[in-house]
Amino acid sequence: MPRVHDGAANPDPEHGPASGLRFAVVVSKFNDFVTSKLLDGCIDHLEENGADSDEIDIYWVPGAFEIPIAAQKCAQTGRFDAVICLGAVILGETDHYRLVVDGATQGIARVGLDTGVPVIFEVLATQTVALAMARAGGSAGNKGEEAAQAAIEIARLLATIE
Ligand code: INI
Repeated sequence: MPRVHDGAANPDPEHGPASGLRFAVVVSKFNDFVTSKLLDGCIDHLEENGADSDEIDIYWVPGAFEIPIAAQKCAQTGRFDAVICLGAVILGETDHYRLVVDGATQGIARVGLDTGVPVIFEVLATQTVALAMARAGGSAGNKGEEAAQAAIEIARLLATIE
């Protein structure tokens, strides 16, 4: 029989699946009217799933481009089971948008692979403010919650791989 591993399974229903896990959340101040809502959704979901609020550290960075360097330092401490990255890049009139999105995306991916600590990518990249707001607790849900769920699942899954 194959052995099936799924970080979403919770063998200890008395405690939530996030209990005992430590999280860093790196969140950008740029477009904070969006990112603060992602952060609220993320923290609520972690705590609803049993995370201890004393085991969550939140790091505010200036913009999405600075997320990777802060995420890298968090991961390198060895103190966290997952690092969650939250940002919002909204299309402007210049190519800066694409450069910021690409820098954040590639940097965040690299941190996870270089350190072995799961790093969750939830940097919204949208054409309009309305599209970003829809994903930050509006009609399209809250991507911060999804980021929290992904962090719980991948942290638990990695712990099963030996
Ligand atoms: N940073 C964001 O997080 N979102 C944006 O939409 C954005 N735009 O459009 O410029 C943005 N720029 C700042 C960037 O992340 C850096 O903070 C800045 O370039 C300094 O390194």
